[in-house]
Amino acid sequence: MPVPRSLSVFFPAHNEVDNIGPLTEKTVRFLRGKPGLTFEVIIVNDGSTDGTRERADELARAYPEVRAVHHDVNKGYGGAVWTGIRESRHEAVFFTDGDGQFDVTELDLLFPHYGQYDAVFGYRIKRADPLHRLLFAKAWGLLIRILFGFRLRDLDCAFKLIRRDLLADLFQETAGAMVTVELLAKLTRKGLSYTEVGVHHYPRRAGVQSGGSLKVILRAFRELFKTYWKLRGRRPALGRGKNQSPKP
Ligand SMILES: Nc1nc2c(ncn2[C@@H]2O[C@H](COP(=O)(O)OP(=O)(O)O)[C@@H](O)[C@H]2O)c(=O)[nH]1
Ligand SMILES: [Mg+2]
Repeated sequence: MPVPRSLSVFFPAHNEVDNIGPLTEKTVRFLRGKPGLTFEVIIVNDGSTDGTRERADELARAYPEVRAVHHDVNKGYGGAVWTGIRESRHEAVFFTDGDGQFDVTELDLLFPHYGQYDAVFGYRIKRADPLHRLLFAKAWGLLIRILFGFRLRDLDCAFKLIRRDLLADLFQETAGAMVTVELLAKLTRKGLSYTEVGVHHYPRRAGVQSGGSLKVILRAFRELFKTYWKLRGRRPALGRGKNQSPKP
């Protein structure tokens, strides 16, 4: 018996023309093999300029379970994740990267935990990334732990399965790579229960990696500064003016 009963899968995709086809086809084949599971696969094309848009439309025509959603301009990873969340219709939501660096069939490792937990998060057993990325991820993870008090083994691992009803009433505050922190901050405030499962991570076969670019990193910091107090759910004591203090 598949757990959950219905599943929305989405892939943020920015210039992934050579990756999105094999990933989508593999996902459809894999999920069709789950008896009783209703599913949809949503390709979120984030303003690609390399033909991903056309490729996604072709896939949507070829497979009834597949939908393509397009941003006319590039909004960033977080913007694509929020679109995927808003477009999802089923009981649970799963997302992974459109570049195929993860093996979607490892959802089989996550499914057994779903139901016992509201969310199941993958962590990369061994990241196929350069050393500076690994070091930066460690430092970012530590900073987030200090600021927010939550700790995931692999915050930005793009292999996450979450009950959709917990996501449905959230609204978007960030559009860059801060999205994971935003989601985690909001979900843990709701008392989310989760577990973490090791998954494999493979080098990109095609396309260009931009997740570790200076632009992406600076944007994440900018969004962290802008949204920190809101995500923590309280205002800084120092910032409180006299007129906002409770009346005696
Ligand atoms: N970097 C980046 N990725 C995006 C954007 N929009 C969607 N994506 C997708 O997000 C995923 C992660 O991007 P990638 O550059 O591979 O980052 P990395 O795997 O963390 O190094 C890929 O599937 C991209 O196609 C964007 O504006 N920038
Ligand atoms: Mg990648």
